[in-house]
Amino acid sequence: KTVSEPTVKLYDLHPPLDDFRSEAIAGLQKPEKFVSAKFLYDKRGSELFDAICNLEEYYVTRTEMSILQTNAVEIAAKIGDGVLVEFGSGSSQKVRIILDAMEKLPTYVALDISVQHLYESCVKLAEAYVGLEAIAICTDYTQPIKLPEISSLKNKHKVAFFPGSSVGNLEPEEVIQFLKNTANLLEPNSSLLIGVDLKKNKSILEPAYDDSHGISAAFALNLLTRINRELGANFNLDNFGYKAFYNAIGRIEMYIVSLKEQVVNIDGIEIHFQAGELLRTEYSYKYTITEFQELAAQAGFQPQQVWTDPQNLFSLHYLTN
Ligand code: AVJ
Repeated sequence: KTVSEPTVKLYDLHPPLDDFRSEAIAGLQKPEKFVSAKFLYDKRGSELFDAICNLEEYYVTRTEMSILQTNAVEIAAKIGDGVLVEFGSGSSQKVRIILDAMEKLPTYVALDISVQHLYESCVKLAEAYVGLEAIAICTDYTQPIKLPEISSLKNKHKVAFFPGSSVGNLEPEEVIQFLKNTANLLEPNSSLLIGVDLKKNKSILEPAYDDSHGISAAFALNLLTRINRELGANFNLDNFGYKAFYNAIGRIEMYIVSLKEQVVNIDGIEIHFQAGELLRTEYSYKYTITEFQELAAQAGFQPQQVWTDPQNLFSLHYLTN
């Protein structure tokens, strides 16, 4: 019996690791306490986020999947014989819906910061799609980066795939910069396939970010557990709660709440909390279709097509530059 190795080319660009300690401590010392959302995803955090994606109240994941499924043939045609570049490929699940609809498999490039998860997911994908040319690049795509010089990428139409409304974690000005970086990375002619959560009534939005099972709360509060474990702090989890609400300027805001006045020690540094004081963990921006198109235009992208679901919960944009 011969076992043929799946062909995944791995390029480890050795992205500099985040300095969790200095970033977290600096954020906790700000007058408005804040720790970046990127630190929510340790092993437990990633499990909790997967659980969020399966919640009844969290319409985002299943709605985007249904939009991909419903329009897969049309979406596949946009990619044609180009290169599909996924940003933050994670488990590479959503891309399967597109690959299933392709007449001929495209070259697939996966960008992710976690080298092991990246490689394992790409191997699984290459096993499932025999003949797929899969290129795994370990890098921090939030920074300006370059693609390796590979012949199968040269002079090809490249489509950046950015699902999940991850773009919602960025401030609008950061979105413009991110899209400019993306265009530079994929030049000369690049396209963007991007999932964007739509503005909607807060009676739908708020439960999606503060669910009845307390998973969203556990996801945010896991940050304190991580700080305790990795940075030797003494947060008492009984003394903190969770709060999420829709700010009418167009974003969900998520916070850890101090339930009483207290002092927490990290590494000899004392952090003071007032009763009711907030520690921000995330923003999740929501856009109308035109708002997002206008934002993308500031990065040089022209709208080509938008797909939504029948309830207008979520949008999938295809833009070119
Ligand atoms: C991963 C940023 C798309 O904003 O919906 C979900 C993160 N946080 N519930 C989102 C999140 C709490 C999620 N994104």
